[in-house]
Amino acid sequence: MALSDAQLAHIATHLHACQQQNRDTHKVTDDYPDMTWEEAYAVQERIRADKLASGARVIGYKAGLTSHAKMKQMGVVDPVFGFLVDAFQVEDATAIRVDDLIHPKVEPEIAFVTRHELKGPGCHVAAVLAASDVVMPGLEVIDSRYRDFKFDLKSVVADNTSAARFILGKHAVDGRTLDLRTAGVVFEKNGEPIAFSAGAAVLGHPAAAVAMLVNHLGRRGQTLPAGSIVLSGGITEAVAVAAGDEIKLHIQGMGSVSVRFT
Ligand code: OOG
Ligand code: MG
Repeated sequence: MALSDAQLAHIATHLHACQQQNRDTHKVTDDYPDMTWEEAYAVQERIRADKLASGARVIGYKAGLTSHAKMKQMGVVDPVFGFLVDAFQVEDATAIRVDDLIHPKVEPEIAFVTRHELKGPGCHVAAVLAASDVVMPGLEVIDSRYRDFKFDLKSVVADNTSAARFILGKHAVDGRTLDLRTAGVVFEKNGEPIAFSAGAAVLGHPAAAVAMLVNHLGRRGQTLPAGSIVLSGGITEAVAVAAGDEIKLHIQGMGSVSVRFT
């Protein structure tokens, strides 16, 4: 049974309200078990339209569940895509109030900023690198609106892939001057390293996640505009945070980025 426009609008309004009011909910597919991928992305697009209508600007996109560590942590097998608005961005080395969120987790990512528009289908790693002005270390703060972070892929797509906040490092480098596959990643919580990895943990090359995003947009008749920020996906498992915690990410050749929670 296909969902009506009224049902899609109802789901979008509910999930958006949960985000704005920091409250959790049960997953969408509990109510609509036959929801399709198209319907899940249609809900996400309605949330985006609501945000734009209230003055937000889309400044980029995110790929999620692009590493084995994240897929295993969340029990899923396919990448997902979401959008980023200006209100999600937080300055490097500043603080986020946990009371503004439901149950935040933080994950280390490689972020891209594009110089040229990118179009799919047929986008690939080299096209992404050719269009990428710079790369930098990024922290994504995810905050699934679903109780206990328990969801399936369609539910998480409808919920804009748990997007909540992100922080970019201030040291930007030309992505073509580094081997993003072998760039070493050190992820720290409260001064202790908690995970080590390398860029290749994301689909073999983090630019592959950007290419997948561009091909996903292409299937929907959209392009990735010049100047977009793209988060290529958590490299390691996401870590839960509470007030008092500090998270820091170092990526070889790309400097570091940090955030505190109060
Ligand atoms: C879904 C979002 C995943 C990533 O980088 O893998 C994501 C979630 O785990 O809540 O942003
Ligand atoms: Mg992420």
